[in-house]
Amino acid sequence: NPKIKDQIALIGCPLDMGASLRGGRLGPEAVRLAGLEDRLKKIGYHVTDHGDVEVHNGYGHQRAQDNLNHLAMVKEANEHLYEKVDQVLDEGALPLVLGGDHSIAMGTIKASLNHYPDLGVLWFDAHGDINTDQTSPSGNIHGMPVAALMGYGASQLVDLGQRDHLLKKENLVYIGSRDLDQGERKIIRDLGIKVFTMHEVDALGAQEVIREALDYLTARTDHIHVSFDMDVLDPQVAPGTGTKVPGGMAYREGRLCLECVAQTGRLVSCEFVEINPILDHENKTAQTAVSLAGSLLGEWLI
Ligand code: NNH
Ligand code: MN
Ligand code: MN
Ligand code: MN
Repeated sequence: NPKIKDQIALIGCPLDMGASLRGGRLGPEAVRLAGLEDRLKKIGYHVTDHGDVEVHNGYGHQRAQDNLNHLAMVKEANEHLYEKVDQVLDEGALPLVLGGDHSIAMGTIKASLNHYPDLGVLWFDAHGDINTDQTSPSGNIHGMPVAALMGYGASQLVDLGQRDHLLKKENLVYIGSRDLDQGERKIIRDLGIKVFTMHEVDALGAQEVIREALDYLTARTDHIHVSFDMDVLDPQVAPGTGTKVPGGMAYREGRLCLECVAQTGRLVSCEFVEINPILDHENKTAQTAVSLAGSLLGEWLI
């Protein structure tokens, strides 16, 4: 049976220019202050905090003509993140990346694909993040990382990091979707991507959904990446995030799903994103992220 690596590398990517709202840049520090490192050490991991990668954020928000808002800043941060994640994977550690807006999944996953070309991705999110510059209603790049990772959309995003390995459409599973744009629905349908919306979570239960999702992925790959957008949770549980959508997952549903991932022993990289302390109450959302990171790394499994 595969086993999770015993070295964890914490990496902050304090970028928020991929989103409309500022404040996600404070996410990595909020999660550190909520006690992530100690929590993981208690489970028994060797944890190294690599600090934040270099990021340049602006102030305010500008809608770009080409529908790629703040492209230069998003690209630069992701290139730095790609290099850092690639490096810690070379060193044999499991990267745990803290966001930051969800555009940073481009840097993390591109690097993980460089080491594991057959990488399977579990994308926990209220959203699909599979817009291209052609379909995006907002121009915000945090709504585009999945498309870019599969080779669709703007070449400036597709070309980021290594170019040899794209995310395979059959190696992605969505969980918790409940706010997909029209263009995204079409892409998801046309590509035949596996998706468990909130409808399935409610109708089948989290246990059945994660079992089916993991059966599907583990039949295809030994290497799993978890991309956890905090807005997959209900806004009552995770108020500190920029694009809240009602009717999200309960804390216990999130925990159960992530514990089931831990049980496979196949986790190789992960990220917790869209934590915006400016919108939060007493750092509750960062604390939830810490608890869920514990679950993903097998905290309560004996
Ligand atoms: N789908 C919308 C867009 O492309 C919203 C994306 N916002 C997110 N994604 N928070 O997770 O702009
Ligand atoms: Mn490498
Ligand atoms: Mn997202
Ligand atoms: Mn989202």
